[in-house]
Amino acid sequence: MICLVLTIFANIFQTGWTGANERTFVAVKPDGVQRRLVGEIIRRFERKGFHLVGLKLVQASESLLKAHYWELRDKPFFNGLIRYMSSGPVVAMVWQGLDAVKTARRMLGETNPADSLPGTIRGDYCLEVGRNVIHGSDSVESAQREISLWFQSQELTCWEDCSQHWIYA
Ligand code: IDP
Ligand code: MG
Repeated sequence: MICLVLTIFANIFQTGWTGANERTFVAVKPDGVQRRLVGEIIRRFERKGFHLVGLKLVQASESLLKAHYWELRDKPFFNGLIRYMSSGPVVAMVWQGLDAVKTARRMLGETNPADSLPGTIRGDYCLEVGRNVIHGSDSVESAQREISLWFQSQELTCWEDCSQHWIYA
């Protein structure tokens, strides 16, 4: 019930997801799915202590992808990026936890895998910027926009996480 009220509040005012309730949108891109990296990527987010609230395999439409990457529409690689992202299914996820947006980005590594440190997902599993296996929201505002673009509110699940007391002091 508390969860439901918080969800409605957060969706209306776009402010409720702060602190340990911060949410981020993460997607395993088509190359990550083809290369069987889904389990490994989920494992990293689970083991970090994040709480899974949404997960689905999606063949994204061109219109969804164009909306998702709207800010990059003038970049020379935009059409190639849309082709890449629609070349197969992606695994769309919403993860929740303290500083979820910033910490997920650090777990991903830099946009260009060549600049990504070993130990990050892009640092460990890919070589080229055009095949960098994973997406993660770059700000709390982007996360809210992307979550509402990719998920209907009823696809996000509130559930009691028994490990919370061992993750948060
Ligand atoms: P991000 O994914 O690290 O947030 P953005 O700059 O938002 O990076 O770019 C979105 C995606 O566009 C990247 O993840 C990558 O797949 C692709 N991309 C970015 N820069 C280039 C480029 O110079 N060439 C080809 N693809 C690029
Ligand atoms: Mg980005």
